[in-house]
Amino acid sequence: MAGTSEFSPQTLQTLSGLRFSAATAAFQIEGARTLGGRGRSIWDDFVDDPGNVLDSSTADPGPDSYHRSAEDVELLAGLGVDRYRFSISWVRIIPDGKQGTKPNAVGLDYYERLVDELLAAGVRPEATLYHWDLPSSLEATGGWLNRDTVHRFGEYVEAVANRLGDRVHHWYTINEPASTSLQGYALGELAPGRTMLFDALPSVHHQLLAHGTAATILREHGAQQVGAAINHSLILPETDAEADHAAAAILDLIYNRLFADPLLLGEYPDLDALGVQMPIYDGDMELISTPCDVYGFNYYNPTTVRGVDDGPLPFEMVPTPQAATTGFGPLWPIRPDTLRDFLIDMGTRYGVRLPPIVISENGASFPEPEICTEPIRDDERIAYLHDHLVAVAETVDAGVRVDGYTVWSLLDNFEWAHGYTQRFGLVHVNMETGQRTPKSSYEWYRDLIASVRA
Ligand code: IFM
Repeated sequence: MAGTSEFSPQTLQTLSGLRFSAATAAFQIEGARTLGGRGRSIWDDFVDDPGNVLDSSTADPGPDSYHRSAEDVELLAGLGVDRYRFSISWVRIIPDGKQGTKPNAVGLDYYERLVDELLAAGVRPEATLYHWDLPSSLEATGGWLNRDTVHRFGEYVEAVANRLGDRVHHWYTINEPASTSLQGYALGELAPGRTMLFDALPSVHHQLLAHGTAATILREHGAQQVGAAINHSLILPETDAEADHAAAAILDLIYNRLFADPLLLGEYPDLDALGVQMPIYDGDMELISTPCDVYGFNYYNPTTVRGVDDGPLPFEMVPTPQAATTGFGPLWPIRPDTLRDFLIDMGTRYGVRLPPIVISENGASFPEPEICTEPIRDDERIAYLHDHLVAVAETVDAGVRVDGYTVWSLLDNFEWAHGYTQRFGLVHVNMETGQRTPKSSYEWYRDLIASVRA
């Protein structure tokens, strides 16, 4: 039934074993960058530097969830999701990011209110502790290239767990460390905008240590479910040429295995070919591979590569042949079969070391108007979500355990360097007024959840 919004009875039966969620992230939805004692993060610096964001938007006010969280909770309750995955802004809690700073009560109060509203509405909070908004003061001392940042992260996590640990039982530690390291530190496409190529890779080690540190703290506070949210992409060679296969193997190494291997096996893949040495100390790999309850898996698209022998990197990304594309164009192809293939391969590769998978993000942007006068019919998004959910069901039927599925995103929001030009929401947001208007995909997701719960 791929390409329609209907599911077969078998697929619905399989999906009934999943928990459903929708996700957002603090910097992308909150706005209010200068309110409530909030400090500055690398994303404030990035958006305030002209030319970094495609439409020059600054994420403020954006969806303005800082003032409109009650509306968001109402939308979540209307969807019938089991959970809401949101992130906590480090700089609302420790505004200057520094050691010994007293946690900011106004910031903690904001998230406590959100959590209480969610619980009152019957939606379980799933909080992400790091979704890219590193305090600027820490970037000034090396950011994720500096091991000290791990300790500062631990202090922030402790402050959050002290306040929310009695009510939030489901946590993601870090989100998409590959994006931070590769796009943020290696290529400069995202904050902090550094262009260090392979020299950026120690930032991977420190983020993974931050994950292990947070997991340990959260467990001490009685957390029931802890995991990291790792982004993956199935890497495809453009042709059968040896150079394309070699390029695909390198990108698979640095985009996928560089994260999954240490988390699940307690060791890095062989990085000698890249000339990279990770700054590993005694006990690091045990901390990184501390057993987790879930493996958060963010998936959007496969990546097709061509071998390059005279560029700064040994590969370049090219369009995936014969694939439809999302609003991002040729480098965001739609190939749900690659989600299934990747997950089945993970099951084989990591075996009993792989905890239950939760799809912690999946979704797509398509061109949509900034202002809508009536609900948007986003049939392409519905088809995308449908086909990826079928792929998830096929994965489960093939014997790989997947416990949950999360749509990115509840709301249209600030899509990082693309500003407001890419809309991912089940709910349209007018960025001038903050008005929320559910799209057809909102109703479709609501009906799916209702039918698998019936
Ligand atoms: O918007 C982002 C999100 O912050 C992290 N994962 C991918 C999404 C779409 O690009």
